[in-house]
Amino acid sequence: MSEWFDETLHDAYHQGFQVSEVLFESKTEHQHLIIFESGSFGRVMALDGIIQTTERDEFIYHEMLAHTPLFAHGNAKNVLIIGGGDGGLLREVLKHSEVEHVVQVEIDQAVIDMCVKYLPNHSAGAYDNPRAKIVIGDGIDFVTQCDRQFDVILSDSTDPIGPGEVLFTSPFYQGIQRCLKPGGIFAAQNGVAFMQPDEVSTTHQRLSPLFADTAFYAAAVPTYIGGVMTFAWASNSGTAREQDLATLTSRFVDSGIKTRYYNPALHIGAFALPQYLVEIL
Ligand code: AG3
Repeated sequence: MSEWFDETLHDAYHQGFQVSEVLFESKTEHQHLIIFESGSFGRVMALDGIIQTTERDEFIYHEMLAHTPLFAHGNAKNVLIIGGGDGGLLREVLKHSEVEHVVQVEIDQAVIDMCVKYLPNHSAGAYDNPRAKIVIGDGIDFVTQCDRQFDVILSDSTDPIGPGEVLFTSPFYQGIQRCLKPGGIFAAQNGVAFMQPDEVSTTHQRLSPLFADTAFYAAAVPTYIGGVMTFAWASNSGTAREQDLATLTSRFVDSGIKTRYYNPALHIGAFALPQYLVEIL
């Protein structure tokens, strides 16, 4: 009889993965962590029973969370990542040669260590890159206390349950505002809108009083089940989001960055939302 991993995120609806081997499972200082080999999506990592990343579809999420704000900005030298312990986002951010320094604030050292070991293609050496500095700590403490500002801030958190909950609150977003340079952009994972519509409306209500521009963009990531994953976007520049196709295309081509999902046309199209979301904003 084979073993299955059933995700526990949604009520009365779930996805299951056939597990061919459990590579690591433990309660860390902050959460339950499991990494297993699946029959369908390669290696899979889950925190507190919720799928975080799989080898097969992680590129969609990490490329969209990194490249959409970075190409819209065009000259981000300092980037802050909150969360993202598996290293996939750091890997994508470091592909931008204009990025001089990345600070990553991850609460759980065990997630970094175990992902370097069991999901090596996620970080792909990014943690050894001299442009990257890792801080072990809570993202909300960092953004409320830090004395420097960033061009782009990315929140690669869990859902607003457990340690990730504070990363969806007004005090956190106020911290983001104080850490963002003029013209800066904040982007954050914001759940699967069809399944978690309150997250979209709540985040919108909390971000829009603080920033000149608040928006959402979307991409379908198969293992974040139930429809498209949405990303929140906030900027103290009213125009950062409105880069046209020609500008984005020249930045993308000049960068030489090879992607499997992101491209400039998709970047622009990702901000077009279905009517049921437009109406709750
Ligand atoms: N963090 C976002 C996982 C969100 C899962 N939520 C959901 N399916 N609604 C992913 C971490 C990858 N670096």
